[in-house]
Amino acid sequence: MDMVETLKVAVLGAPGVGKTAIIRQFVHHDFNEAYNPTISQDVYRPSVIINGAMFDVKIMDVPKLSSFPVNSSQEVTPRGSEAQHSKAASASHTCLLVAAPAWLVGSAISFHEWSDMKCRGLRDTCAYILVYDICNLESFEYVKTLRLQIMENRAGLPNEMPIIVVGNKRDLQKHRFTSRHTVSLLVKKSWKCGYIECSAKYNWHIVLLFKELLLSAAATGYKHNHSSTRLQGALQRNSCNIM
Ligand SMILES: Nc1nc2c(ncn2[C@@H]2O[C@H](COP(=O)(O)OP(=O)(O)OP(=O)(O)O)[C@@H](O)[C@H]2O)c(=O)[nH]1
Ligand SMILES: [Mg+2]
Repeated sequence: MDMVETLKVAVLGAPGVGKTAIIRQFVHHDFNEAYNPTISQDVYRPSVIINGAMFDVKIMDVPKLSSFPVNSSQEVTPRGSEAQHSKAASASHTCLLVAAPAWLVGSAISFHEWSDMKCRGLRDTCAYILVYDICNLESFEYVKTLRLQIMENRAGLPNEMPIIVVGNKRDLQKHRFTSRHTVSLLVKKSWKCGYIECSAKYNWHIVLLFKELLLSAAATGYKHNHSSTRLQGALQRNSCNIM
């Protein structure tokens, strides 16, 4: 039986920037004007063919992360067994969120539960899409912090993980807070990340975004091979994106 590569992609960014809209436009070719905040993590499983190669893609629509440490000085140390869990998470360098957020300390939810809930699914991610709204400076600052956090957690690991920064809502560009050139220069030259602007509303550059990301992800070591049963099913259902 043929083997198919599974690529797991996490989509992160401030609330309301259009993460769900981007994913839904890519997977279901639809767009909703109404804003329905994502409450729990959703997983989309499109099958994709790029340049003749087949991929089983797992896209994680990550809900609002209440708070996360920008650097180790901001980490909160939970007590007892929770502290042990925190250490394990930090040591593994595989979890995006390694410390309990301030709101959690002393709350009824244990760090163990929180860590399991929020980090599950992000451990073996092979690429990140960091979305901001080109009209909202704060959402860009959020992406800046997220990227630093990912870099801290990936430090020391052998393979580079593709990160693409995405400026969404391009259709509203007369309200943008700075020029495309300025952001693009910073992201590409200093951060060494990919940069794409798109409009989930008008399906502009959405396929390009996933194509670039998946091709870079496929070129790294973060992929899992498995049998092509899912893909065959997708082809029969006509639910396969050919890019
Ligand atoms: N004009 C315009 N509006 C957009 C675009 N993409 C998303 N929106 C709108 O922005 C709002 C938020 O979109 P979502 O996709 O729900 O944002 P999100 O990042 O998933 O938000 P959370 O789930 O809360 O994190 C919705 O009202 C969308 O219709 C776009 O490209 N252009
Ligand atoms: Mg959402």
